[in-house]
Amino acid sequence: MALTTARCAKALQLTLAVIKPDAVAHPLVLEALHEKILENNFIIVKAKETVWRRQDSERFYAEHKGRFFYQRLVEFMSSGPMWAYILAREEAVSHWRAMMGPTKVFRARYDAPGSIRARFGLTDTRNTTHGSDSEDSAWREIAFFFPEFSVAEWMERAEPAFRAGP
Ligand code: IDP
Repeated sequence: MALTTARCAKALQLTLAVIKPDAVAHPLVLEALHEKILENNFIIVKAKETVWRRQDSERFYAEHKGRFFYQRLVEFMSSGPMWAYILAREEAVSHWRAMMGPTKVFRARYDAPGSIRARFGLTDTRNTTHGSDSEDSAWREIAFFFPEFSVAEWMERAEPAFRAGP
């Protein structure tokens, strides 16, 4: 749900971004990704380091159960710490997805050479980052990572920061 009152300069949107274990394992990569978030005018609404149990990984990626990479994916995602972020800006969902680039690292290197996955991804599974693929997914995934957080309440409180004019 975008915030579109007359007083808003831009429609505000939230997305859920994750820096996956392969990137967190390398402090310089983690720092570079953190910088990219800030350089792209995202507001970091919430951020936390988290470690998944295997069942968290299975639940989050249930839609991929049965795919050839599923076992590899759930093992990887529960193999070490991740950073999860709730990010805000206009068109947050599509902007973060564009920054990440295509899912498959080798495709990213051809089609989006400057993207995060092209620059830092190791394999199609260990591809550095996750980002919600729609606003509905963002709300669902924010609740998965930050169950105590209310998107609706935050939108209400954040509105003054996005008013037009001086
Ligand atoms: P997304 O992360 O770009 O939204 P999804 O299709 O939802 O892509 O896949 C979820 C995750 O599963 C990917 O980020 C990647 O880690 C892994 N994955 C997807 N496709 C493949 C594949 O063909 N080989 C290996 N791993 C894959």
